[in-house]
Amino acid sequence: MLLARTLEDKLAHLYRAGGRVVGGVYLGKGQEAYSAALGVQLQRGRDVFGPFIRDQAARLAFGEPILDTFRTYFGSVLGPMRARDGNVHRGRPKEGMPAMISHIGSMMGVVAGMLFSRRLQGTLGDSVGAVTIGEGGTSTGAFHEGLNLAAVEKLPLIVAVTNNQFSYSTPNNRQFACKDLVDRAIGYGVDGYSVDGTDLAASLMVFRTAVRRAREGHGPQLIIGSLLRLTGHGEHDDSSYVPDALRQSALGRDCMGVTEAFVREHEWVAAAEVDAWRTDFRAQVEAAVSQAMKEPGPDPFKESWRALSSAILTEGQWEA
Ligand SMILES: Cc1ncc(C[n+]2csc(CCOP(=O)(O)OP(=O)(O)O)c2C)c(N)n1
Repeated sequence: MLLARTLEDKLAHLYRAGGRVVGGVYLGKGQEAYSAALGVQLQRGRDVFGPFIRDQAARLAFGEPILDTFRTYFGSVLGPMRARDGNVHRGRPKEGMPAMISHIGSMMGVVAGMLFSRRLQGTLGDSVGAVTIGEGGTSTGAFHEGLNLAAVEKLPLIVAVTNNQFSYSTPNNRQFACKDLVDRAIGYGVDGYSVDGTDLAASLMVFRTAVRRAREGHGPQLIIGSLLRLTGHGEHDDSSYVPDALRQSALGRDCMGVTEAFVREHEWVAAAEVDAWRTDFRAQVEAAVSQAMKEPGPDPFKESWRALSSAILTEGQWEA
């Protein structure tokens, strides 16, 4: 959580400073507890994870290197997307993390499809797949098709919905008509859970149960975490449409402060240790930024232009 917040604060500064960041910046401020609580339950190399745009914390927990973020935001040719895609559209498919296509539903079918193909190939074992999505994304056809397929096939799919109260500027009462999104679990025939997404301990417990049940063959698990997005949709958005009363409500509390107080109270970590992490994480982030800044952008004459090739051609090859 702390590394994600440190990294994203830096990204927001770099965006405002102008220069190296290509395109928009999309952050998960306020969503770190819920996101990390899912990420730590998954195992890279065993499970599949399809993150959305507010999952820096879960990406880090799953093992995505810090450099991947800055290399992709800066358009470095050494990044995982080799500068063919930007910002949050990054992944490492061979390591079980497909690159995000769209924020609002497409990854449901991708992750369900990866699980289904593993089953057909006999390699599914007790691996699970997780996909994250916002409450707005649950209104799309892609969400319905993906979840329905996973439910019918009883795929081990964990669907972590983050209800952050706004889909861009559209509030919940213009987004869905059911009382609570978790009610939809009944219609799909899957397990459903509701959790306070600002509460790390509660989120850890809910995801631990959901991942265990998915591994044990109980089919898709639909989790609804409620919280407030503490930033704009992207850094270009001032989120002036969020009412003050909502910001001051329990939903609007910052999970970072809540978690820090909780871990101190329960003596999970000493205050000095948290301070040491803070210093260490700042240093790690600064080192990654300065390394990615020095790296070159793509050179079209050195690209193979084969969609499925990951090779960068050497000089002799591209001349030929
Ligand atoms: C297929 C598609 N249609 C539209 C968009 C534009 N779009 C990106 S995010 C977004 C709203 C998402 O809201 P929500 O699912 O609630 O997630 P949040 O941003 O609140 O985390 C929209 C309309 C898109 N990325 N892809």
